[in-house]
Amino acid sequence: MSEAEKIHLFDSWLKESARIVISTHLHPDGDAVGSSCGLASYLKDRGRTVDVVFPDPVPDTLGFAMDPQIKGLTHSVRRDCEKLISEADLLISIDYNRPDRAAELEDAIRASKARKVLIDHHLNPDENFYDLIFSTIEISSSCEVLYGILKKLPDIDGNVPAIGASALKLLMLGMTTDTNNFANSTYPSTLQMASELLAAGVDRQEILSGLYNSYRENRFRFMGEYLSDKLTITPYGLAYAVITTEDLERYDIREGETEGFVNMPLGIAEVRMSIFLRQEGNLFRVSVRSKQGVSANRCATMYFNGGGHENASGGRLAIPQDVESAGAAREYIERSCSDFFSKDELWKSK
Ligand SMILES: [Mn+2]
Repeated sequence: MSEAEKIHLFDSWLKESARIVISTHLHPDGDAVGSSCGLASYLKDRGRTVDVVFPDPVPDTLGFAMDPQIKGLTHSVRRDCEKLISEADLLISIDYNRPDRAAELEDAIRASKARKVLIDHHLNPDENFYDLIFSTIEISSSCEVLYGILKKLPDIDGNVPAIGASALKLLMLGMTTDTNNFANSTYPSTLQMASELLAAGVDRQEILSGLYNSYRENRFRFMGEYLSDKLTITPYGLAYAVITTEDLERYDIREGETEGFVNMPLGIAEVRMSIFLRQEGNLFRVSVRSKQGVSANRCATMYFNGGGHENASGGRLAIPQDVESAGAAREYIERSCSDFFSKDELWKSK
C-alpha cells in the first residue's frame, strides 16, 4: 500500500469509528504524551469520541503540557482503561511497537476486535498484530511521524495551524524530549517540522521552561550524588549506575525526576555507552544510551529484556529472575557488558 493509500484508509477509519482509543507505552515520556494527546486533541476538535489510556500515570513533570480539556481525555486506572479499550472500534497504538509494551493493558488490547493502527518510530514493529502501520525509523519521534500523517489528512492538506494550537504544542513537546532538545535523532525533516510549528505560533519558550526549568531542587541534589558516587566508568568505556529504592526515597525522587540522567555520562570523551538502572519494587527499569558505532538496541535486547532505537533503548531486569538481588545488579552489568563490548569489537571487525 502506498503512503497516500495508507493515509486515505486511516482518514476513513477515523471518520467511521464511533469510539477511538489511543494507547501508549508504560512509563510515558514526552513523546508518548505529546503524540497520544496531540492526536486526541486533533480528534476532539473534530467532535470525535476519543480517549487516551496510559498503562501508568503521566509524570507530574509533563503535566504542564496538557490543558484541562486534554487531561479530561486521559485515563490511567487499569479498570477504566480496559473498559474503554473493550468498547472501542478503533485502537491507535502510538510510540510503541508491540502490544506487550503496554504492560498491564496488553491483554485488553489483544482481546479487542477493533481495527488496530500503529504510529511509531521504534525498531521492529509487530507487523502481524496491527491492521495499518505507520512506522519510520529515521525520524526524531512519534510526534514527527504523526505530524507527517496529520498534515496529509484531507481536512488539513498542509494547512498546519488547522491541526490546532493545543495539538501542535504537544507535538513540539514530544519532538523536543525525544531529540534531547534537538541534540539527537535530528533530521532535516525534524528541523523543518520545528520551523513549521514555530511559524504556526507554538510557544517553544513555554515548553522549554516547563521541561527544563521547573524541576524540584531535590532532583539536582540527587543528580550530584549520582554523578559523584553512583556512577562507575569501566576501562572499555561503559558508564553505569544502579539506583535503588532507598536512594530514591532518601531524596524523595518521583517519576520523571531522573529523566536525562542516563545521557549525562555520554558527555565524557571515553564513554561509549551509558546504562542507568532504577529500581521499582522487584524490578529494575533499564535505560541504555550509546554513541554512534555502539548499539544500545543490541545491548538492551541481549541482556536487558528490551530494545528500542539504535542509540537509545530501554529494558527491565526482574529480581530475582534476572538478578539475584538489588545488590547483584552491578555485577550483572559488568559481566554482561564486558561480554557485549568484546562481541561488539568482533562484529565491527567483520
Ligand atoms: Mn518516542
